[in-house]
Amino acid sequence: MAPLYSQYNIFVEVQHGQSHQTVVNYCYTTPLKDNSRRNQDAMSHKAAYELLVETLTAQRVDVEAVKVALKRQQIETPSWGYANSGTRFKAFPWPGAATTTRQKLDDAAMVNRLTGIAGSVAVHIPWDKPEDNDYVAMCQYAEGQGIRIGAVNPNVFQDEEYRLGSLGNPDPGVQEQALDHLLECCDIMTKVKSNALSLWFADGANYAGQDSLRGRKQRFERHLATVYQHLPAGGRMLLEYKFFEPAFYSTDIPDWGVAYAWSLKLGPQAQVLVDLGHHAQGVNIEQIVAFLLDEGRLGGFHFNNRKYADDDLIVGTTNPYELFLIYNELTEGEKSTDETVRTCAHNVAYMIDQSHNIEGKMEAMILSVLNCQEAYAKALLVPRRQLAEAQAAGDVLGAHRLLTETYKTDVRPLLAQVREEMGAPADPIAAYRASGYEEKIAKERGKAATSGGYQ
Ligand SMILES: [Mn+2]
Repeated sequence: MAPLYSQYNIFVEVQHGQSHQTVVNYCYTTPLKDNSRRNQDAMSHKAAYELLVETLTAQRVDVEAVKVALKRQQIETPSWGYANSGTRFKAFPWPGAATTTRQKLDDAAMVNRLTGIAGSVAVHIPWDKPEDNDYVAMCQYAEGQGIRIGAVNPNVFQDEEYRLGSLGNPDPGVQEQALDHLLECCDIMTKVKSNALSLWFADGANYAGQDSLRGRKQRFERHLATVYQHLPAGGRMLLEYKFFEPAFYSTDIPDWGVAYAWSLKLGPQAQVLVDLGHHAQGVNIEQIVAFLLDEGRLGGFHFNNRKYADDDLIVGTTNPYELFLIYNELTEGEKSTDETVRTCAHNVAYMIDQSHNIEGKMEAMILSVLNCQEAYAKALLVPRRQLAEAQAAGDVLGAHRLLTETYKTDVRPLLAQVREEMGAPADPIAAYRASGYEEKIAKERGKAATSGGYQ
């Protein structure tokens, strides 16, 4: 049976700085009956889309404005999410998982082509340090693939010197070593055209009395101020908090309150980064988001999903309603009449921070991006004026119902339409599975050796 060509041109081999570029049009090799089903799917998506537009328009939703917002949405993917990762017990290697920075950039570019909204990739130094130290070339390579470098994430936790912490370490020499690395990352920001220094520290103590709690706080405040002074013009410092792990007795930046207090002390270019996995059970994350937005100090997100702790699972897989409620606050902020809130909401750096331990990396990343897109789409449909009226009238369940009914809207036909209009596949997961990319990287890259666990 003749192969049926897909409507998408998936560019898989592009060599930059050289004279040629290879473009491969992937084809679907599914039998005809599958294709007729595919056509039916396409038709039903169109029919469902038209019905949805009719319904939403009757509800006084400006569908075109929603589509414009969806086309502007951006989700940054992390370079480390394309590599093998594991648990404390074992890192299971995945065939084709990226091992070099170029491979990670290739994968990130593929996710962007399939989703249309993942145009940047966060890098981790030194994991992504180029062998020749040529960060400008690394940036150019990314740009050649149609993406840009996003947040620069320093690493002050993997060297042996950091056993007792980095900036909070009792040894001034180790503090200096960590500080030097952070300042180096400020310089790297300029080379890769990044505007965000994303900071997470593994610092803390495991035992009562191990170190001075106030002493550690003061060391952090002093050194962060130095880093802040070295931020490139227009650059932001994003301070990430985490309530425990790897330090279990005390963590130096344990919650948003500490990150917020330090942001205020440092200055307007310092903001708080919310990682969805870094809260205790039951914490109302959307309330933290609302507070930080209102103060103009919400800098960024690390999307993932937690069931118990910092699980780093695919965002939106366990509690999509929570993700919707978070996006509801963000979307409300985008539409706020308060300029501080509106500016803050529009500048939030949306990033994924996940590790995929038992699943393939690419499909996991695409799914993460799509789950964020779906949550945002639903949040854009919330009838804000009606909601405000119900809230003002004290109509508890009326207000609640407006939110939950919106959440139940099936936005998939709308998203399929938006993707098609952006030149992306209506169903990015199906397109990825049909693209041959997974087989291609598995063949070319093979399976890397991994370790992990207690050794
Ligand atoms: Mn994180």
